[in-house]
Amino acid sequence: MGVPVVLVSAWDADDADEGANAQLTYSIEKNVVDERTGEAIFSVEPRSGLVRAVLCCLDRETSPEYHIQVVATDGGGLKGTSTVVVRLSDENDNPPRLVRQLWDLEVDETWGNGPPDNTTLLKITPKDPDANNSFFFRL
Ligand SMILES: [Ca+2]
Ligand SMILES: [Ca+2]
Ligand SMILES: [Ca+2]
Repeated sequence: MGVPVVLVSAWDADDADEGANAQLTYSIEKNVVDERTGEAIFSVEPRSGLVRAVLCCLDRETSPEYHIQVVATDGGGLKGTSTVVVRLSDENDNPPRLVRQLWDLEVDETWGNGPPDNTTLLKITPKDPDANNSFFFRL
C-alpha cells in the first residue's frame, strides 16, 4: 500500500458525458525501483491519481530525490504526462562514527597543570551521513 505522497489530477477538455472521451486513468510510466528487491517504490491509484510510496525502501542517504512520470490516459488512449519530484527530508537515523578506532598521542609530563595556551592535543572528527548534525563529546 504505502503512504500517500501526492494527489495528481488531470483535466480533459472533451465532453465527460460523451463515452469515455474524458474518462481518465492514471498510471506511472517511469517509476523508481528499489535496487535490493526490484520492487517499484511508487504506485498510483488509477482512478483518483493518488500517488503512494512504499516506506520500506526510502533512504535519504542513498537517494535524496526521486523523479517519476505520471500519465493520464483517456478512454481513447490519448495521454498527458507530468513529472513528480519527491525530495526526502532527513531523519537522524545514522550514528556518528569516529574516523579512527584508536587515537594515540604523547603528552609532555610538564603539562601536569595544563598545556600551554592554544595547544591542540588532538582533533577528533566524527562522520555522520545525516544532513544536520551537532555532536557532543564526552571522555
Ligand atoms: Ca480526451
Ligand atoms: Ca537513512
Ligand atoms: Ca538520515
